[in-house]
Amino acid sequence: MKTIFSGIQPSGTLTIGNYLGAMQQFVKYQEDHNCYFCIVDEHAITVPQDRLKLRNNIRSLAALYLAAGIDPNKSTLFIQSEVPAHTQLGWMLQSISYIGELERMTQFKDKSTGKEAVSVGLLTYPPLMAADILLYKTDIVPVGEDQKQHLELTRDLAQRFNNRYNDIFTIPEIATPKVGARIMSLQEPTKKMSKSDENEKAFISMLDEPKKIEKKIKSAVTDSEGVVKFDKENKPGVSNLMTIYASCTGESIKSIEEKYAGKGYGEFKADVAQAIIAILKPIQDRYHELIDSEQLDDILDQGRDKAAATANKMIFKAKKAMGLGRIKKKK
Ligand code: ATP
Ligand code: LTN
Repeated sequence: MKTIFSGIQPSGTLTIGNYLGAMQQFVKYQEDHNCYFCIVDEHAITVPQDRLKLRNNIRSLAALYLAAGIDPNKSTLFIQSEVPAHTQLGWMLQSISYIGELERMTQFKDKSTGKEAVSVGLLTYPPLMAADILLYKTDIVPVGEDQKQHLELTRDLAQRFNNRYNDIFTIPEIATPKVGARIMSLQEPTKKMSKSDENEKAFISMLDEPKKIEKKIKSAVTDSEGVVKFDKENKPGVSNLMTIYASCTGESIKSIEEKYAGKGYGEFKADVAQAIIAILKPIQDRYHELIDSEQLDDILDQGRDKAAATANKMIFKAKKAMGLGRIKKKK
């Protein structure tokens, strides 16, 4: 059975972009793969976080994973900072990473440009991500399109380590969904929808109430043509709403075009909102049952122990390969 690893940062409430681009795929994979899903809180602190908000976001993300359908009997769900092996291997991989290749990462450039104080962690974010993946002999990493570059770097680091020291790491493949790999902002549809956007109208949070969802979709930026047609270049707003609709309902873009031929944006937008609500409502109900439960803690404890057992074996191999520590003299 192939192994899957993916992580999401607890940097705010997840958006429909995170759900369609990442979580929805995770749920499908667990049926026939050995899956690890991680709440990457150590990645989240590479930008400033409020202590209490971060705590809440970590728990909330765990509940959302489960509410969205991650089954603890099939998948291992855990918090990154509760398994020290991640930062241990992260450090080893930093030591074989080059400053130049890390500075070239788009996410680093996006998050650091124009900022007065940029943390070193923001630069060394990718070797920690590589560690997450490589600790578990991961074959496939399902992520949104924005993570492609980080995955390529992970492969490079794994190969570099294997060539330089010992062949211990599996080289992972990236898997992006066919539709929904890049959901765009509702207000600036040429920009990725992001949970840390300052403008709340730009994203749909997975915990938004139905009324709010209707409002946000109604005010989503489109164009003045009034034709529901997929054209990313010239009609990014409408195309984005079509992608969202297609990912929520499973309908093809072509059949959506046919369905709304001759109809205006009003009716289309109302249906998009309803399609989102139909997906999110059951997830929200389960979320509220889980968020304050002891069951959630039990699942995370189990996940931590299972992940640590696997990860520590890889740490042992990596240290040995690099020559860290010592070999005890026999008495
Ligand atoms: P932030 O806005 O805080 O930087 P983010 O919204 O990009 O975060 P992450 O935690 O970095 O979210 O991403 C979690 C997963 O969701 C990743 O697999 C990422 O590729 C995917 N993802 C994020 N945004 C989108 C989007 N707009 N469309 C599709 N997938 C997305
Ligand atoms: N960098 C990713 C989150 C992330 C991740 C991972 C994804 C951290 N470690 C390991 C897949 C596998 C992001 O910003 N979306």
